[in-house]
Amino acid sequence: MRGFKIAAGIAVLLATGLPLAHADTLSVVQQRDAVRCGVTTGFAGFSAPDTKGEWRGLDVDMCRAVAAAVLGDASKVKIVSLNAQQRFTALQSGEIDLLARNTTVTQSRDTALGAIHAAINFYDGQGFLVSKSLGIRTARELNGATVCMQTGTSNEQNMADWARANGVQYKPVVIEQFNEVVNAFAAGRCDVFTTDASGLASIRISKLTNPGDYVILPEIISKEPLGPFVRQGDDAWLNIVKWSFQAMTGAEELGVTSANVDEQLKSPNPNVRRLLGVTGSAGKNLGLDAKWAYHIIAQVGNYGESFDRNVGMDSPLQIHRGLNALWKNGGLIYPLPIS
Ligand SMILES: N[C@@H](CCC(=O)N[C@@H](CS)C(=O)NCC(=O)O)C(=O)O
Repeated sequence: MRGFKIAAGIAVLLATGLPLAHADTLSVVQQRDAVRCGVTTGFAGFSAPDTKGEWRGLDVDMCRAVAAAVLGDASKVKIVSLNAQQRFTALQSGEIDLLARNTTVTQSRDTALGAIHAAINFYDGQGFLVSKSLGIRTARELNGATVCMQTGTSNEQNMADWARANGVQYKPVVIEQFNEVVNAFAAGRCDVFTTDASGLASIRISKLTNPGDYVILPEIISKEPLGPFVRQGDDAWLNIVKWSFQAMTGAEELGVTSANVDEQLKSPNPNVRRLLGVTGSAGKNLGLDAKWAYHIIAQVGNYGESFDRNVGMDSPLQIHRGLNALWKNGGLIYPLPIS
């Protein structure tokens, strides 16, 4: 059997010129009966285990949505914890099918790493977290500061660019493991923690003993559009991840929720009927069951439900929808037509 698999793998390699990791991810996932999803090592709101050890978060919901769409069961997810440095290697090697790990979409990541983004599930920007005891009110006062950040993040280059542009001198402390960066900051080994503003809100609430002793400065120094990535060269899988996210935002726009989705199967609205697979061929076009989006909405919820529960007003993070509101409410979330 093993010999056969290796021979088959070499055949794929010879036929396509691509390593096995680039083969048909949908078939691999269906055979395994689970989606292998790369997330953080534990970052509340986006991907972290709850008190029962169940992984939760906005990004974990992305993993669960894909499992619901492909396998009809949102729980068929195998979580792979990755630090920032490890994430793209895990995707390239085929260790994971999907990277859903608060990852900023940049031109180089979308081209030179063999990866490609499937959606933007959170619009963010980089900020600064400081101890109130420093008495700093704006980032312009950071001259001479020691700045903690994590290896392999977009935050390193943004910090350098911003400091140069603003004539700010700083000493970087760059650490690979997330908990070690947090510990260094909590112990006062650096004055500032810089990362995505959502990350700072999460660290302040979930990692620091007295959140009230810390403040997030008003400046946002970059754009951090965060989203799931897949491997280049597998368009069918890219489409599945892309449209799983679109199903969640489309459901919010149409008022379809986990609570009313069964009722909505009877809706006369043609957009709802196509979304839920009552009419049309959206599922078939993706190589999936007609109920692909129904399963996502029933088991994971729409985008607004996921946002509120994980990072929004129903969560400890209390992040406002802001840029992540639907376009008709002044945000950037613009669901693509399912037609
Ligand atoms: N969005 C940025 C930063 C993402 C990032 O890795 N942030 C850190 C600091 S909050 C993190 O999530 N660490 C969690 C971990 O390594 O488990 C990027 O894509 O480079």
